[in-house]
Amino acid sequence: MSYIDEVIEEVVSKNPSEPEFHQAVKEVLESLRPVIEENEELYRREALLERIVNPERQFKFRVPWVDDKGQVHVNTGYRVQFNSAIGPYKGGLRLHPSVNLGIIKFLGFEQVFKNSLTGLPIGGGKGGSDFDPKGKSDREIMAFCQSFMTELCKYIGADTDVPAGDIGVGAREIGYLFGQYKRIKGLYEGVLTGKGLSYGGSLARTEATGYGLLYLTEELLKINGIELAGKICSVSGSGNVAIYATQKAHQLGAKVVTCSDSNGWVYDPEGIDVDALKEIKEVKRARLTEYKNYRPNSEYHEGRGVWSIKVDVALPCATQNELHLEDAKQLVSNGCLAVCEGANMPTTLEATEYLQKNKVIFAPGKAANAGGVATSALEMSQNSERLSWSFEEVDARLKRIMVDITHNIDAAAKRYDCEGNYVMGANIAGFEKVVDAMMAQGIV
Ligand code: NDP
Ligand code: 2IT
Repeated sequence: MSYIDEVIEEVVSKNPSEPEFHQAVKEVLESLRPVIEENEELYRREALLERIVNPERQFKFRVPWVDDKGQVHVNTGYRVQFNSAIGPYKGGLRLHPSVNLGIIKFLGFEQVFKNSLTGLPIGGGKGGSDFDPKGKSDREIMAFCQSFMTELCKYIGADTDVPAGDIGVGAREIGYLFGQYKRIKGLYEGVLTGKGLSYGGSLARTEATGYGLLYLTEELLKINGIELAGKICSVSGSGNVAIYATQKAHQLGAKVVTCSDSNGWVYDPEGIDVDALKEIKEVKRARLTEYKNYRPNSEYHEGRGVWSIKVDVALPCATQNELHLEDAKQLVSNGCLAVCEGANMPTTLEATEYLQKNKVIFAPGKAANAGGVATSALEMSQNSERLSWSFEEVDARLKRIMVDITHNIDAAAKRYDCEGNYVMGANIAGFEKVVDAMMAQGIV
């Protein structure tokens, strides 16, 4: 059996009930075949792949908190410190009832390669909890965040592990988490990114993942001789990534006609109204059923269906495994040119294969959504030098990073004779730097 197959088998048998982690590992290792096969005996002797797929350490802890009625609740908190070969652990915190260890491990694993692709000195980690922020008061959110940080603060620090936002964690939660860290540790340091602008946050971090997705999409289309301006796009989700992806798409001359949440989706043929979306989601924290009040000509549909609309470019920006094989078939039959992932692993393995076979340009999340973490690393730089840069400066750096990633994944794919396969390009380019650092640092 090949070394890669052995390691995949071991990951599945040693980590039962973690299907998302298996999926992420399979996708990465399968695409590393040409690299590993060049030097299989060396990698096997060094147990390089076993070291890559096993987190350096993982924490699982109890998070008790009290609701507004005096009822005590207990959630489970996680932080997985996956790989620190190229820098301090870096990656978001997710608050969603679906969170479990396997989900945090898949996200942490992806983060290792994504962070490497940014070209910045950040290792990979991820954390979160099965706490559901929906319908909670600000006081309840604060109570949860304070309890979560009371434990998490033992494991993180500006030079060791720097969490940030992900699903269910935005500026409000980061504020409460930062306040509690500072109170317990007595340190005013850049231990979290995505902070508010009045206490060490970076301009353009809020926009960065969505904007970065569009910078990469525009460049990747350009490499393939296609112009983004004038194209019709579908976006799924209506959170941080979806909102700012839509905004930047419009600024670049494309038109986004859909958005969604976990209950349903909106089709607005005249183009999604970003101000309305921001008010519904960022201010009112309401559901998308409200969108029709702002745009009477739009349609609201319950359930799934966002990929049924005929578009040139599809941008999944909600969550993992939200774009299935059936959706991929529909996109292809509607003439879709490109799918670029704003979310982490939103496309199933079968859907990805189908899209690639049908010559749809496919940009994997670890490249396409790397603008968020890249800008987090820029926030760390600003915190270290105790300065803040202008919006224009951060945005220009973000754009440069995304353009560089685009060319690096394209070049890596070409080097291994798989031109146009950006999944392979991203995994290979991300892997090379991490492995080089791991080999140099010995068996640790
Ligand atoms: P938000 O919490 O701001 O928004 C998440 C959106 O996705 C909401 O519209 C939510 O709908 C929808 N969603 C979440 N879970 C599900 C589900 N199980 N089924 C259907 N819809 C769902 O999160 P972000 O925008 O920050 O994150 C979106 C994706 O982007 C995630 O995959 C995240 O890991 C990834 N990402 C985020 C980065 C960041 O900087 N924030 C950086 C890189 C990647 P509802 O409100 O109904 O739950
Ligand atoms: O998936 C991701 O890259 C994020 N949620 C952002 C991580 C970060 O540290 O900014």
